Amino acid sequence: MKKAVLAAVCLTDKKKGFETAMQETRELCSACGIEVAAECIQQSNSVDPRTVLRSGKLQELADMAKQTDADGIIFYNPLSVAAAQRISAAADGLDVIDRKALILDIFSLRARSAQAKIQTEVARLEYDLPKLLQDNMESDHARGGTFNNRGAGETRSVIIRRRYEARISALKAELKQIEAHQKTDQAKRKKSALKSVALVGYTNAGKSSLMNAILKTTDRPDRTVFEKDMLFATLDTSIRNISYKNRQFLLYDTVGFVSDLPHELIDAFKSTLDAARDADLLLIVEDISDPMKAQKTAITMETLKEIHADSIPVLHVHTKADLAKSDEDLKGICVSSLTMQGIDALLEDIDKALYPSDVTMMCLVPYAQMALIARSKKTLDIRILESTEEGIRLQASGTKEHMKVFEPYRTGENR
Ligand SMILES: Nc1nc2c(ncn2[C@@H]2O[C@H](COP(=O)(O)OP(=O)(O)OP(=O)(O)O)[C@@H](O)[C@H]2O)c(=O)[nH]1
Ligand SMILES: [Mg+2]
Repeated sequence: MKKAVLAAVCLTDKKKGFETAMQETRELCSACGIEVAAECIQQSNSVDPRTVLRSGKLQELADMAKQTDADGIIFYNPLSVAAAQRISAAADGLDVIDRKALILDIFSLRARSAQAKIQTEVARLEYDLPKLLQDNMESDHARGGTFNNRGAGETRSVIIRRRYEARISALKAELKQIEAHQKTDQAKRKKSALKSVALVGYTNAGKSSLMNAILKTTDRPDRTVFEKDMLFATLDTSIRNISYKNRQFLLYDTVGFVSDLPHELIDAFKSTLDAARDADLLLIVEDISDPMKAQKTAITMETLKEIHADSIPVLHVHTKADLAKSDEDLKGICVSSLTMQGIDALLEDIDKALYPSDVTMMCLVPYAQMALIARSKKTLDIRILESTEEGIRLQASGTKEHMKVFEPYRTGENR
């Protein structure tokens, strides 16, 4: 599809968020390379169960598509298989898809890793199956029952269902294997006792750019992740080690959220979202320059609830501070990944949030226990003060739990 008419029913009780949702649908079209040639919107109390739009408006839609030479119709409202077929029949057989199919198309275009590709294919097959079954049940009826070449008594729709289901289970088995590997890696990371921080938020908010800006403060600024001005630029989780104040944490870049993320995709991307669910801290990235920031934050919070990540501590990070129009925009934690404004302060805020009840003590660690210092460097802030005859004098800060190992060497001197 290259050029389409965008159609929608604006329900009277959902008028408030409608413009935001429509703007998002336009952006989804552009992310798919589809030009919106015209829009056909009906205000109504309800959606017509047969054709979504009522008959007069449906005719208007068909005329619009003809006049603009569109090669498809995209509906904001979800379409049943039968409704899509009826609408297509009324519009000279044009392709008719809904927003969910559009999101699936974008994911298919963007998927890069084996995992994202398989997850997207599963979602696509699950989405397409009811449509295919409907088509073939109709031809089964027309044929009067069995599909001759394929064994006695088998209809084409039964064969198709079986093939699809077999392919879906094979793909799911492959995914399970990939996930098992990831779980092992995750378990290793957990064992290393590093805290994890996940960047979450609306698609295109600036999460990956923020990850790259934070990386610039480390000794591995080259380990950048992909950032681009398009929806769903990131489909796979990336993990980077970040050192701050002599200790480290893991930073996760995740897939962006969008309103009404299709359930097929929530399920498919569960493992991608695992990073958010298992994090010690979530950085909710919000784009200062986005006029729809408030609505998008609300959607992000709702999605976090859906994936059961709503009890994790959060920091709201307002990014693209260089695009702020007034001081009013610059409230709370504000950063710019472009100019690096506020990045150091953000790292300090992350540190405080990760280690709220830090304990600091002075210690004298015997040389025989040097390995303890090396082992604790990732989780504690250790400052070596001097080497003495008895051992190394140092100041260590960290959580009570992590500091336990230094208790035997505490000197009791004041800091
Ligand atoms: N001016 C300005 N632009 C920024 C800033 N941060 C990000 N951008 C731009 O915003 C666009 C989206 O950035 P990404 O970092 O890819 O956004 P994302 O949240 O990772 O998006 P998805 O992966 O699609 O969910 C890119 O064009 C960036 O260059 C910033 O601080 N200032
Ligand atoms: Mg990204």
